[in-house]
Amino acid sequence: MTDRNQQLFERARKRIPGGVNSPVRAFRSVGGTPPFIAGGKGSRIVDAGGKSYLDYVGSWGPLILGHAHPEVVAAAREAAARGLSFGAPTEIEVDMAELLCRLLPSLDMVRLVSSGTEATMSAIRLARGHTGRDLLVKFEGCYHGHSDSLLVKAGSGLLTFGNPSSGGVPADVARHTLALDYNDAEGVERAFAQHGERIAAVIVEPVAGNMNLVAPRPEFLRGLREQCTRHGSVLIFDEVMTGFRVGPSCAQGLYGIRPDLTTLGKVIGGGMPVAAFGGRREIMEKIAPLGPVYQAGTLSGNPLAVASGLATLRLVQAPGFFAELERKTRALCDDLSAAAAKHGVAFSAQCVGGMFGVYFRAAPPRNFAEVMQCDKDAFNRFFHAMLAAGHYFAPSPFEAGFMSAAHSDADIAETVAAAEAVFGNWQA
Ligand code: KE4
Repeated sequence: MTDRNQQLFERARKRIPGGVNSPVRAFRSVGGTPPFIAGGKGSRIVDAGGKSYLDYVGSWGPLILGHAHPEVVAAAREAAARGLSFGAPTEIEVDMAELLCRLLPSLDMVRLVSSGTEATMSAIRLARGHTGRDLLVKFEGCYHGHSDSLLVKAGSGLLTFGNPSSGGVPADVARHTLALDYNDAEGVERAFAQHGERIAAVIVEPVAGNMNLVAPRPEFLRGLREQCTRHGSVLIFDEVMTGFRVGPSCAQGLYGIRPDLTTLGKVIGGGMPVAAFGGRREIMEKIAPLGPVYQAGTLSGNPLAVASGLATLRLVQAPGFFAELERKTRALCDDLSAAAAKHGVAFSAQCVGGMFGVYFRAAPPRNFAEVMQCDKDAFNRFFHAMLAAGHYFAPSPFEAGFMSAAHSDADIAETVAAAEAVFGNWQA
């Protein structure tokens, strides 16, 4: 008899492509049937069959407080009772804009949108409009949402222009994107030497989280800032994932780099659809209705979603919040690594703030090529064994994991014990 998740997956696949509304949820990379989630509370989620999991995905980052935090739910409930959307300015959007600009000194102004894709797409159009240039630089393995200019992989040679990495992206669009190697400061220097005056913007995940977690080399981010300043290009920090995840002033505060534009999402919505782009006033004032760069959105700044985001952002500003979050994330990484080492399994793990990576490779990868050396079959085996034991990791070896404030030390010990049992049977 097929279980409830399989029944739902069969129904879903009849009417939704792949049975999901976002591809990674389909478990194509790890195989098997994805649990259909019926609800969540704190560090745990429960599937349609009633099975409970400790959740290390947290909706891909937003649920930094854990699921159904009472203050966040209350804020959303109160906002909903006043009406769901007006398509007109509301006070709460001003509160959010003022808070973001206070928390991030690089933000003079900010525009709220409904997804990370919208935020990065708008920031790129703005950078092109501001500079009058077309060329965009991104990095292999970084993901910034699914707008055409960003679905581009490296061309044949490192300095040739991009090829589409998705169907439906015209070659004419892809050729304006140059995909370089993450953490390769010399490669960035060569690209600017060759194309600098044509580069409108560089967009980068200041901590990469979409090829699994890859930490930046200090000289890499510094080099981007120097090159963009020297050539008049716009440096865009895509902090949709790292924003208020790696620290109270995001990755830009952690590494002391001031981008020209920043994109945000995930945590700033607390699980509801809120994202944003913002930065230097002279650039932001080029956005409609002030300037010539058009950008718009029916539900941008939606008061119900913003209420959830504001409640979340206020709670993560509590003294010591990020120190405690990082302590737990580091404990998980260290204890998983110790369990693997005890049983001779080639494994490593690392964290930056409340995001982490686990790798079936002796040491954490430092770029896309090293990520591709990780043992994907070993990851899939680990993933399914942990899922069966009630521990929900990201269903792909190319995704980061996320800790929440709701995870207790006992939760983490439970996960580590389950992993120890998996590694203990590894050779079997
Ligand atoms: P959305 O359009 O999915 O809200 O945001 C796109 C995006 C932009 N920038 C960064 C750095 C991101 O990580 C993302 C989205 N992250 C993925 C997780 N790898 C979302 C999960 C999904 O695609 O379903």
